[in-house]
Amino acid sequence: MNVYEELQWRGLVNQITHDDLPKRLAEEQFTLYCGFDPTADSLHIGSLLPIMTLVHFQRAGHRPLALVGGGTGLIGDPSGKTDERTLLSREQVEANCVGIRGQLERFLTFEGPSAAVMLNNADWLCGLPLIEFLRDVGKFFSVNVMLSRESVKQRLESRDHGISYTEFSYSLLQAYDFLELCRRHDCRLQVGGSDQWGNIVAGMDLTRRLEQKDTFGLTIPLVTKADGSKFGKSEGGNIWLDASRTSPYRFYQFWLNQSDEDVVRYLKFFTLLDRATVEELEKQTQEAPHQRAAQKRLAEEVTRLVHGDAALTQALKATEAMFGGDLGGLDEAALLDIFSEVPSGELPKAALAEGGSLLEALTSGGVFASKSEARRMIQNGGLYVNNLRIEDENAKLEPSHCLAAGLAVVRKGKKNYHLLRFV
Ligand code: 383
Repeated sequence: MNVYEELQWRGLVNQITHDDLPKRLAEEQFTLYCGFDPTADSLHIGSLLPIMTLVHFQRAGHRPLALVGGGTGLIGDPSGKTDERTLLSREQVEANCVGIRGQLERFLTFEGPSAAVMLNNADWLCGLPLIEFLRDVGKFFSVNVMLSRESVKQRLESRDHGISYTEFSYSLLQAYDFLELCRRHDCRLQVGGSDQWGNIVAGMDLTRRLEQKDTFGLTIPLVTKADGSKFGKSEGGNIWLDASRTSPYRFYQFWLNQSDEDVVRYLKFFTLLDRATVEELEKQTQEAPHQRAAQKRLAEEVTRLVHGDAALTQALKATEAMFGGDLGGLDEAALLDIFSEVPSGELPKAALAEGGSLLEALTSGGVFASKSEARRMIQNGGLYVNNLRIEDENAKLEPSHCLAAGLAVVRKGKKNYHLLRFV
């Protein structure tokens, strides 16, 4: 499969600007780019699709440029946004660039014949002289055409959500980037989400006029969910690529929880698994959906890709812990993360050494309303401390009940967790 067939099979193509792009891609090595604005210090999974697209191009021998919008991030793209954005400070944008750059670097290879290049458009946008820019670039933009673009149209129709001149100018800057990358790197193709179509076409137009060169555009579809809800959000908000914003465990859980209706599409979108493997997982989803083989594989592959092997191992351990597995290897952060929504109580550290009754400790720690309730739970074989069953009603509270993190995880029955903190 050449890269275009691969992208098409994966459902990664929304629109192309030229019908002969697939043929050209099969014949020539292309330098292509995709831009990411530093609106936060981390990307979220919305950016994963364009990143995977760059990865596929690189694996097929083309040369990807990953552009961080240190200049455009100071302005703010109105595409797909119903409200004017608050400007970020220069310091904020710079700090965000550092974070995003580090994340992008993890996905691409910077060596060999299709070595990727990381760029920042602040390098050429921030020093542009205004008068020259308006004369040499602005003259090629028709306000009439700009007003008809989807991103601007929406905002013109609504009185309360107008658009400033600042954001209105955004597409000139992105267009200028394409021109600059064509000049500097012979870049001939820009990829982006379907929201980027207008900006991409604007850049092609400018490059044709100023360099007399033909360039191409390819857009990627928006990720949808079968149930109509928005992809990429959980109750806690965005799913981020930064492990300190969304822990690898939560990241893993997010993918594990995808529906049977969505999972095969997502395997094609977000993993590098080949066709035979994806088709096998599709078959398993149809024949034995309760096993959730496709979801498990999806969660495993994407977590490994984004966070690496060690983090995946931790996430798998944490998942097992939730289902009664060993808690010993988990540190405090992991335990608090896994059991963050679980009720908790406190006990004095000294109680561990005193050798008092476990029943009493659990009751004063708020796990049980009464000792008789606790006793019944033990008699029914349903009480676990750190996932080990307590068989003896007269068991004592022991130092070994406290995990390294100063916590004990108490479970009543199958899934009813309670956290005890020794303070
Ligand atoms: C900036 C300068 C360029 C080319 C592109 C840009 C960024 C672009 C933009 N992109 C979005 C972003 O940064 O705003 N103007 O949040 C998102 N992208 C990608 C993809 C997507 C788009 O980073 O559809 C989702 O992730 O294109 O919304 O010279």
